[in-house]
Amino acid sequence: MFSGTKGPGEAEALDGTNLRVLVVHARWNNSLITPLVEGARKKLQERGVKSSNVIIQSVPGSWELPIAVQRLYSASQVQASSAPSGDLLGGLGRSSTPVPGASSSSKGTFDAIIAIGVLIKGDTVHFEHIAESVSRGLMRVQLDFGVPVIFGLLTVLNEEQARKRAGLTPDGHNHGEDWGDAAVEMGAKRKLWA
Ligand code: DLZ
Repeated sequence: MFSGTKGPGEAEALDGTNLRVLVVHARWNNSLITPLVEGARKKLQERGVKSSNVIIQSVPGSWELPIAVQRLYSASQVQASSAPSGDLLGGLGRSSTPVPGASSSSKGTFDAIIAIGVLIKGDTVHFEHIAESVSRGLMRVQLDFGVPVIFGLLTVLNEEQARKRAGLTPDGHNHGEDWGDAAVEMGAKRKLWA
């Protein structure tokens, strides 16, 4: 974890033993996405979240993150309150990308969600539209459903900035690890604050 001014500081509640976490990631800029997802997954595991309780799903690009988070969380809620035999996620517990240690479980609702995407600024205002809409969309899901949605959206000016934040440069730091920590802290606190 960061120890300097910029990081989140020491977390208070980092026991993920009883947590179930959904990770939804975009596939656009996949070479940057993969280490970020892996960093988050590694931290979740270090904090005690069982690999069977980490559900990883992907969407084409960052634009699709809010709807995916909204639908997957809704489906998990319905399933959690339905008959034990019901599996409304239809096997979505399987990882859609080959992330080692990802889950094969698809039962129960989520205590926290991590939405991961990498938006790299191009020559047009496309970037601004997506960044603004996705940010608002994720915040809306978070507040409408009362579930922490960790903001794993890198909005960077160039690929080098993204590589640094994915921990791919010597002076870099994998922000996915911070998102894993944030998911555990907020998932645990959400239970306390229920
Ligand atoms: C179209 C597009 C562009 C230009 N750039 C990115 C990007 O840097 N990062 C990202 O996650 N997605 C990008 N996309 C794809 C959109 O998010 C979306 O998937 C498509 O417009 C289809 O709705």
